[in-house]
Amino acid sequence: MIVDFGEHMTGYFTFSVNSLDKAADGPIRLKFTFGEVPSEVAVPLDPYPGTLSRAWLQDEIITVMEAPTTITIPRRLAFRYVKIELLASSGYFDFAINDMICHAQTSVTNEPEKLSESASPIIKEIEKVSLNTLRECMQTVYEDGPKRDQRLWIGDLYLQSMANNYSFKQYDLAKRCLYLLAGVSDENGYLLATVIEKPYPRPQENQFLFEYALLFNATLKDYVQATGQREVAEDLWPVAKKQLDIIRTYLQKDGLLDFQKLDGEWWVFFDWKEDLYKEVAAQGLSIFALKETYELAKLLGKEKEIADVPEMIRKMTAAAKKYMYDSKSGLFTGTGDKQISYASQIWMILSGVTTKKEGEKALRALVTAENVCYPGTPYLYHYYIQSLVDCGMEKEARESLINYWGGMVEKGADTFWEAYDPNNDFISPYNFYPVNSYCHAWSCTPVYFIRKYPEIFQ
Ligand code: RAM
Repeated sequence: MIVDFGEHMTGYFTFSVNSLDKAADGPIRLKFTFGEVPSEVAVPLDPYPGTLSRAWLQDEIITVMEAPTTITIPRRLAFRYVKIELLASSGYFDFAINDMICHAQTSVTNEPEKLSESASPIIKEIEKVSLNTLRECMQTVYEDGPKRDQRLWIGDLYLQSMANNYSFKQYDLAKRCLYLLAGVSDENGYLLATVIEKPYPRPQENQFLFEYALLFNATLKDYVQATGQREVAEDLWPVAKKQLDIIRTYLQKDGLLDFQKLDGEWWVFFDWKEDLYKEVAAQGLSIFALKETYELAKLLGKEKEIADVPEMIRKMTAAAKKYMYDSKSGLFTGTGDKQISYASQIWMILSGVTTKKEGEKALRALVTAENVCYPGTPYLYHYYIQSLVDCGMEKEARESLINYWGGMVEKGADTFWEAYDPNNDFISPYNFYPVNSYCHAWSCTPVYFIRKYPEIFQ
């Protein structure tokens, strides 16, 4: 049978078994399968074709040795649906399962203010699902997903704390995460992209993800702006300052990053999209990070410590314009590969390489251009919405947010998903969609847009 809890939750599952008539003369073996979405309890999980550990899938076999009894499954689960299969039992007695309970967990205690009455029903629904997603990812750290990987990643943290700053406004969790990341940075001074918290905090070794190391600085800057807690930023400033060496290492005389070298030595991510060519986005994100870090330095009165940064920004911006921009088409492409991608245009806009007008032209050109590499996850889609907002394309920003996240709502989402392509329901970065996370950090940002820009979204 399949039990529907009616909403998505994260926590510990407890159930009771009692004999309905005679003494329980033998054990009962039950198999529980927990699903965030119906497919996880509806499709066969084996043979498992996925690329991540099979054990992420939430199926557990429990042998009940006596009845009546109450049992709690030891692992923390994230689910709405519970499938129960009877694997073995005695023919001598009959039994019942009752009192199925989930002790749900989150570190959220605040409730955000209500949205304006004028907000449309779909916006209200999107914001509700977005808050559910954020709430369940807020545990002892900002997790990427309560089902998987249940841990802190810098890129997810950046977007989550942004969403939190406009909703729950519980700042201590971001502070804890920033210190954790800094505390386990590598001997070379660089940050690792993800921390495994238990049984004691340690990073995932060698997980050097280029953008994430740099986005730490933007997260720290946002934190100081939201809380005014300068002492946190002063503690962590040496870490932030050090990350800029990543850019310095690959910056060439002509103002371009040595992308080939960078790509060989770091994980350059931007999106789960195998064919994405990332040179332009890497150039843009670097400029963005330099600007954010300089802002942070200004808040702390430490500009002199990174006095070379304004000139780096100038040089890198000019180089992007000179070598990556096609003024005829209005689009940016790499110096090597000429692929036209959303990621490239987005990061040229967010870095301020384009003027507002040029940015708008690029975003409009994307719609009609051929062979465009489009986003595969809500992570890149977040930055797409931000670039539409930054270019003053309010109608498009609103429509895109409603189409994309509203599309998940229409497909029944209680929480937003790790990967979503409106044209491909089976998309998976791990070769098996049931192992995707369906309550995923980087998908929670509609609440940020809706509340930060009420004139556009409410
Ligand atoms: C996914 C994680 C996380 C993301 C990394 C890059 O596997 O779930 O969300 O930050 O990839």
